[in-house]
Amino acid sequence: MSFGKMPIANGFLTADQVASEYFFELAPAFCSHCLMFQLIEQPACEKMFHDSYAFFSSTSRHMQMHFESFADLVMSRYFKGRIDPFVVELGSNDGIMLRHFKDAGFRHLGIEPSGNVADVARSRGIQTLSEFYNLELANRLVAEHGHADAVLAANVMCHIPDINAVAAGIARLIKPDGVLLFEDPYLGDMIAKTSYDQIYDEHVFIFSAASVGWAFGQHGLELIDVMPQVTHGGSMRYVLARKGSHPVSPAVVALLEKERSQGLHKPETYAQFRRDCEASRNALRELLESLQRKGKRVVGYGATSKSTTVTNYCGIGPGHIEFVSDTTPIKQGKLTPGSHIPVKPYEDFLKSPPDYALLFAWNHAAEIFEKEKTFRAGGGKWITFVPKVGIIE
Ligand code: JHZ
Repeated sequence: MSFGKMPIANGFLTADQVASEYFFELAPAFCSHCLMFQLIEQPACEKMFHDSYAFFSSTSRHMQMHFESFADLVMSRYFKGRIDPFVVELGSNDGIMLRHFKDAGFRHLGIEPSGNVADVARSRGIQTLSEFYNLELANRLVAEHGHADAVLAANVMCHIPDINAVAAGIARLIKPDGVLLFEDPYLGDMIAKTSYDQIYDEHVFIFSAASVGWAFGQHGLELIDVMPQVTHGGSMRYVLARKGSHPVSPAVVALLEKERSQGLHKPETYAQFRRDCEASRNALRELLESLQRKGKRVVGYGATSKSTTVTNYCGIGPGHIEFVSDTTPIKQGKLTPGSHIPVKPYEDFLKSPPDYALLFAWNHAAEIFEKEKTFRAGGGKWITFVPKVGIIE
C-alpha cells in the first residue's frame, strides 16, 4: 500500500527550506515468505540521522521510568554471576537508558550516529561513539573492548535497513552466552489499533515475533523470550541469544501462536489494514473540516515523527490546525514536515488554550492527560485517532 509522497518525519524546517524539501514514496509491503512488514523505499540514513536530529528520548517522564526498569531487568536477570560485564547500546540517543549502567559502575558503550543527541549523552558522562553500527564496527569494538555480555536497542532496530549487516555485527559482538535485547513498535498492535502513524521513513520494519525469529535466525540467533510493552502505543521486547545457548521461554511459543490467530501471516490481513487506514483518514478529515466550518480553534499536541504521516496522508494543514505545541526546543519555531504547520513552544498552548487539541502524541496519553487537567476543566476537548477517530469531552 502507499501513503503517498512523504517528507522526512523529523525534518522540521524553516520557511526558506520549503522549496527544496525532500519527498519519497512511503509504501510498506508484506512478505508472506519471511513475514516481514517493511518499507519498499527508505531515504538514505544520513538524511534522517545527523547532527541536528530532532528527537530526544528524555522528553517524556514515563519513558525515563520505562528505561530505568529496562536497565534494571538487564542488570538483575542477565548480568547475574558475570564478572565485569560489558553492555553496548545501539542508538543510545541522549543516554536515557545507559546512564543507569554508568551509575551502577558497569562498562558501557553507546553507539549513536546523530551527533547532537550523542553530545548530550557524553555531557552526562556516558561513553558514546557517533557511528552507524555494522560488522566492521563490531570487529573494532571486539578488538578494543572485548565481547559484550548484552547488546541493547530500543526503538532502533526497526530503523536499520540493512538488518543482515546489523544481525551479523551483533552475532560477532556478543559472548557465546551473551544476549541481545531490543524493543520496537509491535506489528500486532499496529494492525489491531490501525495505528498507521507508526509507518514513516525511520521505521523501515514493523516487527512481529515471527519476522524477528526469521531475520535473526539467519545469523545463528534465536528468540528466547518476548515481553509486551505499553510504550509507543504497543511495543514488543525481544530477547535473542545464540541458538541452543539459553532455554526458550514458553512466552515465545504462545506469541507465535497468537500472531497466527491474528492472521499476521496472511496477505488479507494487510488488505483489511489498508481499508482501515483509509476509513480512519476520511473520519479524521471530516471531523477537522466540520470543526473548521464551525470556526473552532484546533491545536496539535506533540510534533511527533508519527504526526508527519498523519498530516501528509490525511491532507491536514495550517487551515485545520493553528499550530502544533511541542516541548522540544529544536522543533520550536519551525514548520511541520510536508504539512507546514507552525510548531510552537508548549507555553503558547498554556497561554491560549484552543477549543480542541489533536493528540498527535497519543502514545503518551496517560502522562499528558494527567498534566493537562486544567485544559479539560476549562472546557478543552481532545481529538484522538487511535484506535478510532473521536472526541474526548
Ligand atoms: P514520541 C520518535 O517518535 C522517533 P515520535 C523514533 N523514530 C521512534 O521510534 C520513537 O520516537 C521511539 C513532545 N511532547 O515520543 C515531545 C510534548 O510536547 O511520541 C516529542 O516531540 N509534551 C526514534 O517522535 C513528542 O511530543 C509532552 O507532554 O513519534 C513525542 O514524541 C510529551 C510527553 C511529549 O515519539
